[in-house]
Amino acid sequence: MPKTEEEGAAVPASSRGSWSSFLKSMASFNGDLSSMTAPAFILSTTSLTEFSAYWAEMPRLLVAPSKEPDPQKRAMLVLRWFLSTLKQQYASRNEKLGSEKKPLNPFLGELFMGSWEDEEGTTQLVSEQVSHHPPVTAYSIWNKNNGVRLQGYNAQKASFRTTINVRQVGHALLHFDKWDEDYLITLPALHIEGLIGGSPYVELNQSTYIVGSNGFTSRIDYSGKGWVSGTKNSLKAVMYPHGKEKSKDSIIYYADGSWTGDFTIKDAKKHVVEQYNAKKEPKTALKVAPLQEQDPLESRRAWQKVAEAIQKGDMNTTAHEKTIIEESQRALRKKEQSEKRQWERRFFTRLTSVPLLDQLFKEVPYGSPEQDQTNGIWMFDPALAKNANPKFNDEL
Ligand code: HC3
Repeated sequence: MPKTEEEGAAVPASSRGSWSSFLKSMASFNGDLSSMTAPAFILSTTSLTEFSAYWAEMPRLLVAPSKEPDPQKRAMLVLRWFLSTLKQQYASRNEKLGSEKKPLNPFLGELFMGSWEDEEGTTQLVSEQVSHHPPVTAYSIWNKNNGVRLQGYNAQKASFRTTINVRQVGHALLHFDKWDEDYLITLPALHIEGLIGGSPYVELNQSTYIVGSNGFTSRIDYSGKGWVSGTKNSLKAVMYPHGKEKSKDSIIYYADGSWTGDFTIKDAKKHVVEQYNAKKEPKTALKVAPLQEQDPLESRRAWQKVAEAIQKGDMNTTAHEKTIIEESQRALRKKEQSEKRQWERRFFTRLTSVPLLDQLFKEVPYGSPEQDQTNGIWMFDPALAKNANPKFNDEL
C-alpha cells in the first residue's frame, strides 16, 4: 500500500529514523539555517553562492528591457524578466533532484564565477560570500554589450511554525546604462511544503516590489495551495505609477498566472501584451572554469571533496572534509584578529548608506535596506574588481 505524506513516503527506508529525528529537532530550531543539521539523503552538493546564477539563466530576457525606448513598457519587461527567474530560483532543484535539498553553507570569501553566451553576447557573474555572521551572499551580473548590470545580496531569517518559514533580507538592483535607470527589487518570503513527507519544496508567500527610478512600481503577490483552496505557485501582479499603489484606476499592467507554468501580462484595457511559459523558455547553460583552473576559494573547487563524499553517501568523509574547511576558516579568523585586520572582500564594498536605495525604498511599504541584518549594504566595487584575483576575461 502506498505511504501517505505523513508516513514519510519520499524518505528512503534506511533514513526514516533520521528524518523523524530531524523533524523533532525542528521544534527547537533557533532560526539559523546554517546551523541546521539535516540527514544525509537531503544534503545538496551545491553551495548557496551558486544560487546567484538563477537570476540570469535567460540572459535574453534580462537585457530585453534595455532595448525598449518606452519607459512604461521597459518597466513591464523588467517585471516579465523578474517573473521568469522565479522558477529557476525556487523550483529548479525540486524538479532536478526530486526535492529541495539543504545547500552547502558558504564560507567567508567563497566565490562562484561563470558566464553565459547567447545572442546578446557574454553575460558574466560573480558571486561572493561577503559575511559569515550573518551569512550574506552578494552578486553582480552584467552584460557589457547592452549596458545592463544586476547586483544584489541576500540573507535568510528563518523560523519554525508548522514548517520552515524564511524571510529574505537584502535586495537586487538592476541598472540600464542607456536610460540611466535603476530598479530596486525586494525578495519574496518563502516557506517549505512537503516537509513531513520528506520531499520538501519551496512555496512563495507575501510580495515583491520592483521600484523603477523612472516612476513605475510593480507589486507581485504570491499565493499557494493552502489547506482549503488555492493553486500551487500562483502570482498576481500590478504595475502602477509611484504613489498610486492603492488606486485601482491607475494600474497600467496586470500579470496573472503561475511562476512555474504560464503567466500572462495584460495592459490597462486587459489586452494581452505578453504570454510566458516557464516550461518552454529555453535556458542558456552557465559556463564555469574547469576545477583545476579555479581559484582555491571558488565554490566547486573548495567543496569538491565534500561534494564527492555526499554523492557517495559517505557521511564520515563528508563530516571530516567539512571540518577541514571549518577549521581552516577558524584559523584565518584568529589570524585576522591577532593582526587587527578584517577579511578583504574581493568584489564588494560595505556601505552604510546608498541614497539611491533610500529613494527607491520609499515606494515599498515599511521597506528599508535593513543593513543591521546583513552586516551592511553590499555594493559591487569596480575598482576592487579590476584588481581582483581571480580576474575576468572581460572588462567590467
Ligand atoms: C531556504 C533555503 C536556503 C535559501 C534559498 C534562497 C532563499 C537563497 C537565495 C536564492 O536567490 C533563492 C533561494 C532559494 C531557495 C532557498 C532554500 C530553500 C531551502 C533552503 C533551506 C536552508 C533548506 C531547508 C532544509 C530542507 C531539509 C527542508 O531542505
